[in-house]
Amino acid sequence: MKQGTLIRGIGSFYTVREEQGTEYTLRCKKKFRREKKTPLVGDEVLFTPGTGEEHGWVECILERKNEFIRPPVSNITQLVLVLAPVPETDFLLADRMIARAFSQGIKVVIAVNKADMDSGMAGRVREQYAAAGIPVISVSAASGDGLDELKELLKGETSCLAGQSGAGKSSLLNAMLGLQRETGEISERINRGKNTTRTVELLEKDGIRIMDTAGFNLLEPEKGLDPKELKERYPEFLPYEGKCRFRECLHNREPGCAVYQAAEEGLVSKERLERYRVLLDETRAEWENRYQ
Ligand SMILES: Nc1nc2c(ncn2[C@@H]2O[C@H](COP(=O)(O)OP(=O)(O)OP(=O)(O)O)[C@@H](O)[C@H]2O)c(=O)[nH]1
Ligand SMILES: [Mg+2]
Ligand SMILES: [Zn+2]
Repeated sequence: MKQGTLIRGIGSFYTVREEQGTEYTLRCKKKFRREKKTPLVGDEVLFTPGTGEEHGWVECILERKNEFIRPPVSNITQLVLVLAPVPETDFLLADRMIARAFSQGIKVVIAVNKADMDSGMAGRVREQYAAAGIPVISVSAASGDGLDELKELLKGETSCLAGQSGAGKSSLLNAMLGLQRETGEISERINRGKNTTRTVELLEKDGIRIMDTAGFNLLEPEKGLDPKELKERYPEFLPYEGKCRFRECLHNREPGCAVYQAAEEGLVSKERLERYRVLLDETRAEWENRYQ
């Protein structure tokens, strides 16, 4: 048996790459379906290669360091969230993704793309995320601005590009790595009602390992999350933990809340705190219905 990384899956066929770079087309044994295991791009797998024209088989998925359902990837070390002035950024969606990454110990970087259209956006986004320790960089796939800085952050990591459809994930890859991935006009996209990128792919070039994914505009509330644990996913709240009047403070308008105070003083972003409350309400509703 050989070992490799799953780099792409189309229909019931998977492409696995050995460390030396050889690629194999494989299918999955039926037992995976019985065990309700779906291979994800990023998986380390053991496989038997096919012979001649015959495809081979994925035999076993090695233990994952982490996994996402949306986008469906595994074993990443860094999430690169791509935001842009168009389509308009849904910051609640961004915060949901960030919270999920932090819950799995995955680093987050925000790339604010299309700086050629709005050079001030990155600065405004940075104000919201600086306290959380998230690097925010201004980039433009069109002009090339900021791409070297972004590449620097990608070195030594297995990154996953994520963000709304049309934000420019594939365009950034093309500009950074000299690829020719399909990109799509936003107006045509709305007409088609579809993503330009439809499948996840792990790309490796110039020592950079990065996944391109299909954008999405909705992320369902997380099931089975204890509302008390949501605040742990906000690094900027941590310095104030234990400083609120109530020991069990959820930083949700309780009297004497140190996080609220910090937001009033501009040490924590008010927008982030407001959206945290929205997510908290939602997490509570899910939690109360968890046995239904
Ligand atoms: N002005 C400008 N347009 C850009 C930039 N980057 C991407 N675009 C345009 O934005 C549109 C969407 O780009 P894509 O790269 O296809 O977006 P995507 O995030 O990969 O979208 P999905 O694959 O559907 O998730 C295309 O028309 C690009 O030409 C940029 O830096 N500036
Ligand atoms: Mg794309
Ligand atoms: Zn509090």
